[in-house]
Amino acid sequence: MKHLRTTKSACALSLLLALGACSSNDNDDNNVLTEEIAERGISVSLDASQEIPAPVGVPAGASGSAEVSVDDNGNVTATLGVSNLTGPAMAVHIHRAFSGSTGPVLVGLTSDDGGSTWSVPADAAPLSADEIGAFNRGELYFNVHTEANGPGEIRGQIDPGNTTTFIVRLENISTPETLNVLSDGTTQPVPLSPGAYIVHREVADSPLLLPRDAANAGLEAVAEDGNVGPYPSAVPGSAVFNIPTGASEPGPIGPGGSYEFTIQAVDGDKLDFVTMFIPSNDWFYTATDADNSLDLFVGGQPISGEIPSSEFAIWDAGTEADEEPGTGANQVQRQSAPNTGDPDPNTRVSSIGGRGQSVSLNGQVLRVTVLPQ
Ligand SMILES: [Ca+2]
Ligand SMILES: [Ca+2]
Ligand SMILES: [Ca+2]
Repeated sequence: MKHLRTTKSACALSLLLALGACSSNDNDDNNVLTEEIAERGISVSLDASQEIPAPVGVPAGASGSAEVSVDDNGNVTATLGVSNLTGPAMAVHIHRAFSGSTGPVLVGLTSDDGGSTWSVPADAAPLSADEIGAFNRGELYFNVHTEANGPGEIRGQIDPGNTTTFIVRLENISTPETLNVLSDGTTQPVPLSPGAYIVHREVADSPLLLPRDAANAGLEAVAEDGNVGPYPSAVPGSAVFNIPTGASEPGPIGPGGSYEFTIQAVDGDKLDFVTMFIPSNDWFYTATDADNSLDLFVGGQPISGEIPSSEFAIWDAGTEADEEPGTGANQVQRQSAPNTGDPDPNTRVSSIGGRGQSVSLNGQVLRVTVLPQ
């Protein structure tokens, strides 16, 4: 274990969290707090209320408690106990997703007492650098599976205690006059589709857009058809938004509509998203600075408010040949079936401007707002 160092602020927060006494050996390393908390162990409470979907027939006292830590090499140490479940715990995993959504298994725990207590086996694979980042931003959770509740009976989000929660809103601010259809002189609104997002620390391109020379299956499905289904498996760590604010079913958003989702992040984390520019063959909005991501912190402080429209743009997935926006027979509003259209002669994922393409718009289509809580 690394020598324990701490800053004054880390010390105060640690005391607040009752995680133990602080060293007086101060320094200015910004990463100290995260390392310190992770290595000391985080206490996690599991219950049925955190489960998605809601479990059935769970006794009122069903619960679990766990201690978990991750070292600098990604090695996970955890112990977990359960009580008052509907039946024996059949499996216990650490999954990746923020509170309120579900995601893939990263680590499996084992039990040698018939399912009362569980731990991470010594030969478990360590977390990757990306997964350590997910741990530090509160994106991992324990899930306990039973026979009665296969998807999960009790769940506990692992919260390192130093994350910022943000509500992200994507709002359609187009009007019926926004899109100029030059061939017939009419105008249309620009609906936006369900899409995907990811919180990450990549220094190059957003994982949502890789590989750049031929779109991944998740990006192709969103950019051509507004279909978010393939993304989570195509890009590990990605999640989807698909239910418009105030609605109960997935669907696109027209003028005045919005999507909202909640993320957690720590300093250094970035956000990227994709949503289809629907009156097109394979166009989408994404962040468009050097790494296709919005920096969620600037100077160590969380960003807040409306993101300047110069920080995102219309991109082309390079998967379908382009027809005139708002008119093409192979565009999602008119095509005979999903994934219909000629191959794109330029398969590179890039901005329409970078490909020498353009569209005539009267005003903006998308407003992005990020609100730290
Ligand atoms: Ca195209
Ligand atoms: Ca296609
Ligand atoms: Ca198409």
